[in-house]
Amino acid sequence: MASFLWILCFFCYFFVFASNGAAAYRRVFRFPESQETSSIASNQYRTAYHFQPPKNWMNDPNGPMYYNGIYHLFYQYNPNSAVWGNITWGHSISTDLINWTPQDPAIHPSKSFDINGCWSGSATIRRGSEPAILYTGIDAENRQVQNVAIPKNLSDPFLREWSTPDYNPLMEPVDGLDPSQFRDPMTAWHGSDGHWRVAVGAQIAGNGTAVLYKSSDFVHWVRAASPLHTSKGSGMWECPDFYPVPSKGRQGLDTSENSKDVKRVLKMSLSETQSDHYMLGKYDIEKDIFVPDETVDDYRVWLRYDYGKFYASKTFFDEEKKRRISWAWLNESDTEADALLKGWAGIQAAPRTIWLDSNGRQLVQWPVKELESLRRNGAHLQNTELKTGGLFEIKGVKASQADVEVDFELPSLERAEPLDPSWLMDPPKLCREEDASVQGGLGPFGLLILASHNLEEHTAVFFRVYKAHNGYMVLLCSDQRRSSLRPEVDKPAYGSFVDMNIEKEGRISLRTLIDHSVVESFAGGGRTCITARVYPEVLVTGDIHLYAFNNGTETIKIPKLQAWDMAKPWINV
Ligand code: DQQ
Repeated sequence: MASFLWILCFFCYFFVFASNGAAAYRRVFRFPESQETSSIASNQYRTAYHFQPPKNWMNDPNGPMYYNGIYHLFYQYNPNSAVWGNITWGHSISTDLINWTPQDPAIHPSKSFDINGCWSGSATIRRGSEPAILYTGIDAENRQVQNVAIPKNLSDPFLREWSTPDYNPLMEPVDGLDPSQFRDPMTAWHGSDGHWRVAVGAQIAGNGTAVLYKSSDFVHWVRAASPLHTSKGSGMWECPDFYPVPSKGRQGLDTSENSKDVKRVLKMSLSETQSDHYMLGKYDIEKDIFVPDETVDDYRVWLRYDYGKFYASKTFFDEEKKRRISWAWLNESDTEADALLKGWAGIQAAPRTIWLDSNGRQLVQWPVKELESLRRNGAHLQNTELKTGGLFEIKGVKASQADVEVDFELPSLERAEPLDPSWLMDPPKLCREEDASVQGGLGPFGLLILASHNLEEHTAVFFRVYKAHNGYMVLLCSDQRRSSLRPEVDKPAYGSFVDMNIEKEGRISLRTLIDHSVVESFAGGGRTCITARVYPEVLVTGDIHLYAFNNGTETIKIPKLQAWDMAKPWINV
């Protein structure tokens, strides 16, 4: 067991206490002033167990599917450069979602209906055995049109070659559709009337919408009178996704499933904010529309898969293991010049199993079980205490490539500070103003990740507990503002509340996947997720540390902490 290092002089050495003039007990400790340094683009920022192509630019995950024992992941790919452009469909295959073998690009600009780019789309497995991909082509007139691609040879187990029939395009931007705002067809679903349905993201008069089409043969598509759903003022909906989740349990369902006990998720990627949001509701099969449980036209209060960097996500049904899995693009936060120096840009989030919370209010996500096969020796602690100002190093684990699971137990909620209701609208602001250095009652407590020995660089992932008028609220923050000494890197602070009853549950769990330039955090068993991209210099110098800390006045218990090194799988080598 790594010893519980009470670095009592921690505050004397690293932090200087000073009154901030707020509540009497509230004090601020300061991290060392950062000495900003100029640009470096290191290969240490390349991830070990997150999906990346061998080189060049990647953005959205496309057409993920499980077919005849093989997982396929396609992705938006520039074969020529580390910046966006020349978009084709990269392709990799796997039998375990962890190790990936690269294939030649599956779809590339070749005909008048996609000559200027093969943009995002989805796979549908028709009649259980015939895969088809619907994707957006940028045609010779630079219009966004929807096309189909089908495998050239169904007996090829890896589905390496795809053809784009000459009868494309299937759907065109006519009758009021803007040719520059009409893209990203979702996985199609089959109705009991024998017709296929698919929706395509669009923007009409500033409103985000999913335009619905129907077809009996997957070739001739007719636009339905009403869209699947529209929301005022949300801007262009990119990469919409629409799928069923059972009201109870974690099992995934085929996209066409629509029984009574099933809820529907409508996810949209908002191009203005580059964030993925979703609504829960029902699919009205008579009217062919999505009816949300709550209709709120302010997207700022819509639920999110992830409150950090996480975009253009797409789910698929894993027939073999009966689960629904999501992929998402994690863009870089360093500069285009860095991308060119590194020779690559863009990674995928760890694949996550996704299901409806037992209270029916939100989705829950958890890294796929297979990821645990990469866990190697590490640190295991039990029944440890974190007193006020406590900081201890989690030793015995590779701090740049780890999987950490920790439970924080709160012996008493008495010191929770009152919640100002205005904070509910802007948790990231709260994370900035009451960051890890600001002493509170119950928290901040959590992890300091990818930290230098003197904490000049670190990413703080932490909780605070507040007392609201009707109970307690748990805030999760992922603060990157001190993640790197490099000034040119984007370093926001992210935050969100965790939908949990801390009085009843008594403890808060945190799992964090650390993989060089990515920090993916799952709080409350996956009820709130925040992903960050970080570029610390310490990754280059190699002196990297991982700490647990408590800067609240209440002692926090750690009944269990487990941290593992993560092995490097074969990803596109
Ligand atoms: N990326 C694709 C589009 C999609 C956008 C182009 C979302 O199809 O709308 O690379 O990141």
